[in-house]
Amino acid sequence: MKSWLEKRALLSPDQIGLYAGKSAWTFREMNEEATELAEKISPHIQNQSPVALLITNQPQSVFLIHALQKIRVPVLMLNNRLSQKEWQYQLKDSQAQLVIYQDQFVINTDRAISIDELKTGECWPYVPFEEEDVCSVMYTSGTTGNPKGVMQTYDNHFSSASGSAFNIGHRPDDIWMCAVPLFHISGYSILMRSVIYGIGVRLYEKFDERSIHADLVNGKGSIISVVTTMLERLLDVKNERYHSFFRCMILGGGPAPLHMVERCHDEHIPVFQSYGMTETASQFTTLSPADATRKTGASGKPLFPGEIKITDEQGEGCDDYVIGEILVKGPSVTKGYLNNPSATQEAFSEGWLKTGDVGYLDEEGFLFVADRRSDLIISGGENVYPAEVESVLSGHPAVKEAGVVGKKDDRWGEVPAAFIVLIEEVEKETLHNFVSKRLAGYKVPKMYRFVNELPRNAAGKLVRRKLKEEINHESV
Ligand code: S0N
Ligand code: AMP
Ligand code: MG
Ligand code: MG
Ligand code: MG
Repeated sequence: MKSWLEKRALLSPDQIGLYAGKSAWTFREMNEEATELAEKISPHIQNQSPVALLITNQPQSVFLIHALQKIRVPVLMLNNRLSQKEWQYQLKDSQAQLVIYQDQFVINTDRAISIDELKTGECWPYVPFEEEDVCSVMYTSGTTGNPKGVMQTYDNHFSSASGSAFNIGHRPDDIWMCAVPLFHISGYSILMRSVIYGIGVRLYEKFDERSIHADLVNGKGSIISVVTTMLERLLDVKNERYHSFFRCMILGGGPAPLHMVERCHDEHIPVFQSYGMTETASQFTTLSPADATRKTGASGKPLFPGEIKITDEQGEGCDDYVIGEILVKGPSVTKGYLNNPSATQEAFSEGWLKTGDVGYLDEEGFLFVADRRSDLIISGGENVYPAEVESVLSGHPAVKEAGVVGKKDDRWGEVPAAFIVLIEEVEKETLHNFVSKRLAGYKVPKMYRFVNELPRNAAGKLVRRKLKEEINHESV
């Protein structure tokens, strides 16, 4: 098969595929840009291991992503908010052969080349790709242990894009506004839908609620993907009705507070709540506005042909309304974690992916997410795993042990807060600097509290729930 962009350029060469600022590119022009980049990159390619991208939401990044599809190497999308240490881990674990980075970033490896250093190259050996090939890799952390690289195949992306279109409908004149990062599946999947459907993407380098509001009012886009923090910020500045061309707001990446969904309804914002994850190549269940009012709090039904089941601790299926673990199955679900067969094996049960999230189905098959996996904290759509932060904190010589939980926050939904048992006295600022050097900014606790001991159960396991209750009880 040809690369998807090439195929799209053949089908609809003159259709606009990308808008950014005042510029626009047709699919033919995009294909030319991507081909030129593929020629420049190919002399640096030695094997089929991933090429990492360290980029922002720029048109050039879109062309790079398509260029790598042409060369048929998987792309490792690095979250540009992470620390040097976190990037290094992903490069090593994925055995990435090359990092292509935007000039503003510094990454310490001899396998890196900046976009500007890519020189006129040669034709790359044309290798057609197969649907089951890995297209992209994105790392997610876990309860314990190290981050894992989620593999998304071409099939996964294709199925996800079709499932979405079967649900919200396909309109050839759609423009999908992309203010979510391209390095998350929320953003990357928009690029895949664009070439699969033949629709335009309007790309934003930064999430600036005022300019996005203006674009929504002026009919510059028909669909947008947002996380809760973004929607909250859009509502803060909303003073006019959105244009009638705007037909769908996909809200994902975490839970949606009820008051917000109600406000959207009052303001005629067509919000579609969804449940999805990196492992499902974006939204897996989606709730239409029509159902939203009668199914308050639901996250929708699985997109075609995905399936969900809820199981109890013994792995037996639960009845309607009974809370258990959420398992997902379907062609958009990952085939596993890169270079990590044991993690892959652990994550699946008879072809079903165990999400670790907890919820129930009602009699009509609507999913209600009750609780998130592994005490996961979601801050502005970015994941923070308590265990990861606790392990960094415990590495400080003055810290005996640490417990990290999510504290409610108006801006970010939740932020990490740390409870710490000390060996010797230490300034909070010292701890703050220590963590900041090792982890992304959004993972650094916004609050430190020194305590004599941490709550543990009979088995000696940290009971984060107690800390969470304590801190959120105080803040209301
Ligand atoms: C919310 C965003 C836009 C905030 O970023 P902003 O305003 O640009 O901040 P900066 O100017 O860069 O930084 C200012 C200060 O704020 C700190 N900061 C930035 N982000 C966060 C954060 N998330 N939490 C805490 N702090 C943050 C900076 O560190 C800086 O601090 P100082 O000044 O101290 O240096 C941005 O965070 C953002 O883009 N969030 C969204 C990320 C996202 O897309 N997540 C979704 C991931 N999940 C998935 O992709 C699966 C679900 C899915 O596919 C999906 C999700 C959403 C919508 C649709 C779908 C779908 O199914 O298609
Ligand atoms: P990620 O793979 O990093 O995008 O994170 C996906 C995780 O976000 C899921 O496993 C859930 O824990 C959480 N999540 C996504 N959608 C929802 C939702 N509608 N309600 C609650 N949690 C959600
Ligand atoms: Mg900002
Ligand atoms: Mg995430
Ligand atoms: Mg940092």
